[in-house]
Amino acid sequence: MLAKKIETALNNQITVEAESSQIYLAMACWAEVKGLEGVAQFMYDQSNEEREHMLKLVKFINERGGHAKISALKAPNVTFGSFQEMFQMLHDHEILVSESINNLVHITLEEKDYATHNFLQWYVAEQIEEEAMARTILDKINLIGDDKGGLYLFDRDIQQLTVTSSASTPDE
Ligand code: OFO
Repeated sequence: MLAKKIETALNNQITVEAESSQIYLAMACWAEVKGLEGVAQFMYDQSNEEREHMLKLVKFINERGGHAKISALKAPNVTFGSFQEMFQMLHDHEILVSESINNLVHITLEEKDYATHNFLQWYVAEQIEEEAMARTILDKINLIGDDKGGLYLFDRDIQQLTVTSSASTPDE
């Protein structure tokens, strides 16, 4: 059985994951209309992953005797100054998500909820991977800057990253 405090904290995380999914969906759309198919596909995949993260939380809360609450979401940015800016936002957002997961883990220790603590370890590991990927991409795009040829090659390369990342995501 979930303590109220844990249930509320997990429900807040549902909102964080759902908003992440929307943010990345908006990024996918912007990349698509800008003609960067590889980036668009990468962001669609990221958006789907975030929805999976949200669903895992929904199922966990309901299975543990709580009630997963689906809330309204903040509207994401739909346009960006540049791809550099967009990937900087992605990177910064993942750092925020990691902080949010860390806070949740902290609450489970305070409340001595070891089952939820154990469940959250998957998210801790996932965030390490996502932060690393966001950093790798940001480093690359910062090197490219506004160079059109570089962006063209980057658009092709990022599809490889998509393959590696989805291959290493455990399916549950
Ligand atoms: Fe990338 O945020 Fe979910 O966990």
